[in-house]
Order: sequence, then structure tokens, then C-alpha cells
Amino acid sequence: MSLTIESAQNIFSKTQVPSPIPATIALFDQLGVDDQLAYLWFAYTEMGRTITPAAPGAARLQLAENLLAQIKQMSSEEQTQVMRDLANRADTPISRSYGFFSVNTKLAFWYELGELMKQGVVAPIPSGYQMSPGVQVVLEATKKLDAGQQITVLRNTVVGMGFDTSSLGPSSYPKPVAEPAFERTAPIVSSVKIDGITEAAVLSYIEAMNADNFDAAINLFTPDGALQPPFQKPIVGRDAIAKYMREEAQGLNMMPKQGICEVQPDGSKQLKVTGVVQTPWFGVNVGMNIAWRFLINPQGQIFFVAIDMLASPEELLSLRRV
Ligand code: EQ3
Repeated sequence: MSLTIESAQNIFSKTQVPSPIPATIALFDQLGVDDQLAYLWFAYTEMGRTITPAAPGAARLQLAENLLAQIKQMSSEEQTQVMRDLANRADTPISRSYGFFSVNTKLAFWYELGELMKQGVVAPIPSGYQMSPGVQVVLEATKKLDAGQQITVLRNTVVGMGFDTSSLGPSSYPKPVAEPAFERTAPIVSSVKIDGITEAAVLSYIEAMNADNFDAAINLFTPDGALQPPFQKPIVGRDAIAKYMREEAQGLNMMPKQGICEVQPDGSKQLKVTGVVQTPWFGVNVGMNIAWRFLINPQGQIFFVAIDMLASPEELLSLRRV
């Protein structure tokens, strides 16, 4: 029987617990645009008391420089309007340019805007702003999340802003820019050990990803293989996975701890591995509890891997399907 992505997506589905992250983002989506911006300000500054993101490097900020320079020259009202347009996904020149940014450039853009707001260069949340009950509900829901889940909510809301450029034809795409590298926050772990796992493709995958060696990681996949990031559809084919990894998987520290492997009658293997991942934005200060669900073909190649955010630390150990 040939392997299909649809069936691969369902492996170990009985061991999955719904994450509170989409529910929190759904609450956020219901807010009006000013409330969304205010929520992000309060959530970000509140979180910043204990954990703050690392400043993006100069090369990364350079990609957002043009937009930031335009915004700095605007009046307070115009600055507020730009932020509203971004949150509204409006079709304006700035919101379009933002829409073409990579995930990490979007984060760097808002990081810098946040700094400029603190300095008073960019319009802050209006001083008389009264927090609406809706914002309070989303903030309360956010407080219940662990730090890894909180930064995922922030990241996903920022990524969703700006004009949706996927509707535009290739003629309107800007010239592709090289994705600046993230500095690694911890030494490269060269020999990976995962309790319960000896599968070479899985161990080599983690080793390659922890060294940002995406070519090596891609070569472990079948040509029609797929990678499914958290809360997203599968990305299919080596080229598409490589592009995604170069943009979004740099500088990650993957610390898988345990896993199980089940051999299927056709010789393929289904594996579930759980552990912790750190992003270069927050380094060792925030660990995200995650699971990888691998489907390995009988020839030992990765046909499919899904990355799931876990709902709670208890889930790190609940690997068996009962
Ligand atoms: C200025 C302010 C505060 C107010 C204004 O009103 C509005 C906004 C938006 C503001 C600014 C907000 C800012 C600056 C937010 C910054 C948030 C940041 C830096 C969040 C970063 C989060 C990073 C995360 C969650 C990374 C997760 C990565 C994972 C889980 C990677 C998993 C992967 C694995 C394990 C693989 O094996 C394959 C690849 C893959 C990448 C999927």
C-alpha cells in the first residue's frame, strides 16, 4: 500500500490533546483592531517583565529599515493608522510590503516598532485608552498559557498581519532577499540520544536541524515528502520544505527526550518523539514542549513529519495510543 499524506497526518492522532493556542487566537481575532493592538502591547510588555526577546541583528533590521524610516517620519495619527492597517490586513503600500516579509522579518519589524513606542518616537497606545472587557478576556486566557504557548500566540498574530500577498500574481513579488542568519544561542549538540528511538533518519534529522544544515535534513526526505509545522497545512516536496526551513527553522535548538517507534506490516515505521525546542528569539529562557510525528518509509526515508505544540508538559510522556 502506498503512503499518503492524508493518512500520515492522522498517525498517533489518538495521543493528541487539543492545544489552547488556537482557542486563544480565535478570541484575539474577535477583537476590534484597536483592541488587538492594545492586547498585543499589554501581553508583550507584561511578558517582557520576565522574558524579553533578543534584539534582531542589524542585517535583519535592514530588511525592515525602509518601512521603519517611513513610519518614523509620520505624524502620530498616521503612525497609528499604519498599525491599524497592518492589523486590518488592509491593502496599502506599507501593509503590502509587510505582507511580503518573512516571519522573522515581521517579528523584527514589530520588535523595533515596540522599542520606538517605548522611546516615544512612534505613537504609543493612547494614554486614555480604556481596556475593553474583550481585551481582558484574551489577556486572562493568555496568562493561563505557559511561556512557550504565549510566544506562539504573539508570533502567530504578528504573522497574520499585513495584506495577504498570496492573492497577488508573481509579477508583483519583490526581488527575493537572502534570509539573514540567526546566531546560535547554545553549542551544537552533535550526537543525539532519544530514549526509545534508534531510527537513523530521525536522529540524523535532529542532528542536521541543530546545525542549521538544511541540505542534510532535506536529503533525509523522500522527493514527495512533507513537513507539517504547528497549526499549518503540510508543506510538500523537497524544494518547498527547504525554502521553509531556511526562512523559519534557523537557530532552533531541538532537544528531543523520548519516543516510541511502531513498525507497520508494510515495513514503514511510525514514530512519535517528544521534547523541547528553543527559538533564537528567546534562547534558553523559553522552552516549547512539542511532539514530532514521523512516518518513515520502508527504505528509511522521511515521508512525513508533523510538528505539534503540546497542550501541557504531561503530554511529553503520553506517547502510547490506548
Ligand atoms: C509593539 C507591540 C508590542 C504592540 C503593538 O500594538 C502590536 C505588536 C505586534 C507589538 C509587538 C510584538 C512583538 C515584538 C512580538 C514578538 C514576538 C516574538 C519574537 C515571538 C517569537 C516566537 C517564536 C516561536 C514561537 C518559534 C517556534 C518555533 C517552533 C515551534 C519550530 C518548530 C520546527 C521544528 C521543531 C521542526 O522540526 C521543523 C521546523 C519547525 C520550524 C516547524
